[in-house]
Amino acid sequence: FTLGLATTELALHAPSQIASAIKTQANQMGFNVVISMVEDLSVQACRSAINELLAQRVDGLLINVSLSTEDSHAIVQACGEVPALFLDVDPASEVSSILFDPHEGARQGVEHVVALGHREIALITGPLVSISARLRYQGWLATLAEHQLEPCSVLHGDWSAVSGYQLTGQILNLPKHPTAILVANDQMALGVLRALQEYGLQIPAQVSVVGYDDTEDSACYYPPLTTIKQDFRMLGQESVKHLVQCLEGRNRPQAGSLRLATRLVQRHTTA
Ligand code: IPT
Repeated sequence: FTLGLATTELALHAPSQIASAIKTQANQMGFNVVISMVEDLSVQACRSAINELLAQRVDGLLINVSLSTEDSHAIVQACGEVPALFLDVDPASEVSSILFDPHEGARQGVEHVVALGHREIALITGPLVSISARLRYQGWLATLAEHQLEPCSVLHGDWSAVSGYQLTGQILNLPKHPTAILVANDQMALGVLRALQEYGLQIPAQVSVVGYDDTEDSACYYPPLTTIKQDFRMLGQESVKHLVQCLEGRNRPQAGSLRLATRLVQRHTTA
């Protein structure tokens, strides 16, 4: 079989590690992967990437592009007989998907800082065009509300380290500083750590930081980052195996999502 992967921006750490994991698993099973990168978040760009893959006669598709439920349905239609497995859609949507549970991941971050006694908690979300960014944000708010808490500030980034850096500058300009910052991905957290340290704040003594992803290098950030792990190796393995099972006719592409667990990895940015 030849598998097609339509992926969002590979300059981002998480999608590149997911693509790598998919490629490794497919190679081990003796399959080829053709990759098409979607350069902007429009559904048109995603569709043309998928058409490019279909034109190369891929047997099945993995789609790691953030899509609304409506758009994912339209793409399934456009794929016809070729099965498509989605990696970044709403878990409630009916298309076939493999997803880390965004509510669970968000909850783990909030529960961790609340258990450490934090009450002044700032949030840095991903870009709100992304369904995963929105669901993590909702999960944070819902779990904070269970503790009768509201975030002391909320800022919206774009997944990049530089956005984390700049937004932290804005947070530190506000009259009240947070004692903990929950960040929607490790890459933005990288910029957050730099901004806090440039400002002369001690991590974690004065401000705690929690990331999200646990990418390959997060243990080497300074200080080593406490984060919510999404096991991208496992995602690569499970998604390729699942798609191949569909292709071999052992499984019909099932509607609905296979949920992968996230877990807290505690390092040295929280206290
Ligand atoms: C998601 C990452 O958590 C985030 O860091 C960012 O890279 C984003 O991808 C890009 O789309 S993981 C995805 C499978 C929801």
